[in-house]
Amino acid sequence: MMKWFDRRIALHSNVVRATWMRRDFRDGMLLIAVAGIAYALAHFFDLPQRIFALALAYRKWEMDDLLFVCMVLSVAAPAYGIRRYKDFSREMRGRLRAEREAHMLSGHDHLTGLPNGRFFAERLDECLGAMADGDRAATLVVVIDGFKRVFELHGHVVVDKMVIDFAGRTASLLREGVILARTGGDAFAIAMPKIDSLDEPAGLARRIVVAMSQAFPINDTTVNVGVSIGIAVAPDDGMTSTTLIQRAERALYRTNTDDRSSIRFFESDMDAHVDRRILVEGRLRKAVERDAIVPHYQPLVSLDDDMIVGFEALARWHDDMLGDVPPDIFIPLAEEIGLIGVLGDQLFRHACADARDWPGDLSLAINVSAVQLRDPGLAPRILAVLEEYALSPPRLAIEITESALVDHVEDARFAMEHLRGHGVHIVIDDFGTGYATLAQLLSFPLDKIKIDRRFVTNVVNDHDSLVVVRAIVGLATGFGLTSIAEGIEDAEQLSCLKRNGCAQGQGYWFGHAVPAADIAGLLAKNPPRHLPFPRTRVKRGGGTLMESL
Ligand code: G
Ligand code: G
Ligand code: MN
Repeated sequence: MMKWFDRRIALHSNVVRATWMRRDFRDGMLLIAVAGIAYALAHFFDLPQRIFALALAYRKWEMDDLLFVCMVLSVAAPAYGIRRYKDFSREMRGRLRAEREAHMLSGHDHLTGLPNGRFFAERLDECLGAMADGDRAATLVVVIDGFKRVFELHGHVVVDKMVIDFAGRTASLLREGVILARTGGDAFAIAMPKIDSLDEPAGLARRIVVAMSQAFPINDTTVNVGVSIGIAVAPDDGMTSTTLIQRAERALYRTNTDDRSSIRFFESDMDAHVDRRILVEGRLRKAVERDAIVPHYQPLVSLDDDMIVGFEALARWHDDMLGDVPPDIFIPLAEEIGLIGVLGDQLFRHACADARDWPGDLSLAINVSAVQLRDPGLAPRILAVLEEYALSPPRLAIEITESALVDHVEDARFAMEHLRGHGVHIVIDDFGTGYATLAQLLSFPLDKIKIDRRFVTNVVNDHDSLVVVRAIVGLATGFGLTSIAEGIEDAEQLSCLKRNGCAQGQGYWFGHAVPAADIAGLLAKNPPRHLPFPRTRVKRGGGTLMESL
């Protein structure tokens, strides 16, 4: 769009330049003609001599000399004036036309011909300004779900056609007076200047969802997309285009991302949510800057002899203002704001520095998320840090969740093969929830399978969970992998897992994650490494502040 616009401007300036060159040439010719005539007249009236005489005896100016000068001036001046005026007005007309054209171009989306975001905001503000007491107006922000996927699969030609079709389908659902604009690649906005009830925008949103649920036949393919819609209503949610659009976007941001298509009205606590997120984000940046997030360590225990065989590093962040922020809040946030690389490296360095002091056969397990796996530098960095801290690679285990593995097969395979090639162990975490196929599972270089907590929690009371646990243990044993059960909280669960042949365990029954400083005491208290078994249930705290982030 912008390129096209620039080209139009360039074209326009070329035209202007050409016109001016023509005009300069004409002016030059005119000047030569005038000079010729002046020369002829001067010769005819013997002007040089007269001027010479005048210069010699200016006091002797005669009336006819003055008259002659006046005559020349009276002809030349108006002629020159008219010419300048004509040039000037022609130039003005050209400029106005260019300005109108530029305004038109900047106010409309070139692909769909719809108004663009700026134009939309102006019209919306006009509508809001014209609202009477008791009137209500709605703003809908509509985003195409799966836009990026269509682009990746089919390229921009298909995307462009889909967008045009999408705009056409939406436009056909609008009553008169409703404004539709394209505000971004995959985003549209709708202003409903006068609504009688909230059913109107809700109804329109539903009709849009239904219309978009039909596939888009484009060229020789069909494309399926979903749509998410956020709605804000004036005057309740704001009286300026800026607030209304922002609040409709906040509602959109909170639509249910699990479902393909969804609709949500703005609610007042969404602002609080955004403020909270901004606060947490700021504090997280500071914490990473100060390297203040550290790993705690939860024991991994051999179920044969109840001995600690290693520790899983779990990130812990205590903030002076926010209190303890759980990793399921700050890890995804760090991923979203691009801090996970730095944070992951910091945590790993802390863990290596701590693990250096442990007895040589204890292992260290760290968690690596899907986003981290996407970084091709991850594996080499991990190996370099291990070397720096003189830890042998087989002491390290990398935990990757089953879902990360399934959703990012190639990234995961690249990193895992690299690490495993150097002796690092690979653990598939939260197993049983991520829908990995057996074929996928077998194609990965694995050492250990960690049974998801939900099966362990229910293993005693729920037959299905027991069947799943048995199946996973059988799978692990069959393929020569270690099985480990996470989330063991009581003796019954423990004995059930032992009975069913699970090799290792982890959970509050054995101990929750402790700071590095407590490990030496924990290991020393009960030699060789039997646990001091706290045997207390530790309830996980989650601040209400964080719950909805
Ligand atoms: O420690 P729990 O205690 O609250 O951890 C919650 C989730 O956060 C777990 O799924 C765990 O895998 C993840 N997690 C904890 N620490 C880290 C970490 O250092 N890196 C990554 N990527 N995930 C972590
Ligand atoms: O990476 P993973 O998803 O395995 O992270 C382990 C998570 O499980 C952490 O959040 C940790 O605090 C938590 N956890 C560890 N042991 C128990 C337990 O016995 N019960 C419960 N509910 N959670 C546990
Ligand atoms: Mn884990």
